[in-house]
Amino acid sequence: MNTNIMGVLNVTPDSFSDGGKYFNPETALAHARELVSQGATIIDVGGESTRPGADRVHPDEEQSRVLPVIAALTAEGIAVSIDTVNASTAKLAVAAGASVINDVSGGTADPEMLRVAAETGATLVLMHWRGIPDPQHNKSGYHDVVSEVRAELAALAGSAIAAGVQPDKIILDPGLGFDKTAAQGWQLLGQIDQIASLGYPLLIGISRKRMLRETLPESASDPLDLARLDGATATVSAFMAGVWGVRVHAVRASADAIAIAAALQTGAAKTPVSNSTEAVASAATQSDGFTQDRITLTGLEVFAHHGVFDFEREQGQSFFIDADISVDLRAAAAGDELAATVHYGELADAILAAVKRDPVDLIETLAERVAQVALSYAAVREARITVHKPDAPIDAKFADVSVTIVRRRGDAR
Ligand code: PMM
Repeated sequence: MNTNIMGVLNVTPDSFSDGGKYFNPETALAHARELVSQGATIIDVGGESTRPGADRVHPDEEQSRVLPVIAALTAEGIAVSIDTVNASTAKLAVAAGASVINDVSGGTADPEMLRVAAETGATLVLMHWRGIPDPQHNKSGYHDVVSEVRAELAALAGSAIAAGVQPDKIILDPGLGFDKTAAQGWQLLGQIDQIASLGYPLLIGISRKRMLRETLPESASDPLDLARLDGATATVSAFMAGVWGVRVHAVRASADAIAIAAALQTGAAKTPVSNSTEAVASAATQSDGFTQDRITLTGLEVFAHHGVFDFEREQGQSFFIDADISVDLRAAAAGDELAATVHYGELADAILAAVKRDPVDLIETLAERVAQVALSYAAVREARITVHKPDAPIDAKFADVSVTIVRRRGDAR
């Protein structure tokens, strides 16, 4: 499980929880090194607070805060992300060594941002928000926060791709606390599979946010101090383990939480399924109404750059995907109701995005990735995925080579 731990480094006088603490470049560098020693894989450097009501900072001032820190960190081999909504800052930050642009406006605040992301080739985090955080204007009116945020994130990704950003460079972030109430934030996390089903890797930023403060009990003798908030953040990190990344202030707690979640998942994967009670239970489930219904999508062609050989990575080739998913279709058939089934067009889009993402050596890895995309739809109980590679570099005449995997909901990842 390779979940990035993005350590927050706000080089600002006024950020949400750590404003002013790392404003001095030397203190900022020392703190970043400490975060790396605790397990941070990326340092997210920000020079402008996104706290509601915070003063906007001129890009020149923002750049004078972040660029020396970014240059020093990348010189030490530390991976850096730039947390900015300004294209000029993003461009200079990447020139100074940053490899990720983290834009909380999802590329909407600065009309040049997507072009800069495309030209620099940096990884681009597109976070969902509905404008500059403003305590005077409540923009958290949603009919269905999960489907609306999902649709708006899909549109942000679409705009980025239209501007020339490679799909495999895009990371999506639901933007917890940005124009969302605590309840809406929990809905988004509880149904994060819906967002994941868009097929892009996810970043989650809940660290020390108000939704934690509003959820945990507090009393005069037991205040909600940073230790408690960081513990709660780590709990969320454990539940989210497996996403692309978590953005946190206290790295050690989340690194430990993710390590424990990974150990549990590995343990689950090695448990023999010969336990007789389980066998009886699954037989009972099957005779108890498990339908044989399936949706099958075959021959989905995707041009991508997977393979062991350099020329495969450079030239690319066509892959063909068959997805055969088990879904109980009785409600959809009875009510003629699209919402009660899996939209095969959306599934195809999600598979396309997943296959086009970063290249891997093996079609086994690719099949696993596609299976996880299919299982991210709550209604899918089992996914049988075949990846065909008819132009594989085999030195003989052959018709096709393929890999098939079958994954059930609840299988360890
Ligand atoms: N939250 C903050 C700042 N930047 N970036 C991403 N991608 N996701 C977030 O949730 C996010 C962010 C606000 O928190 P801070 O002021 O404590 O840094």
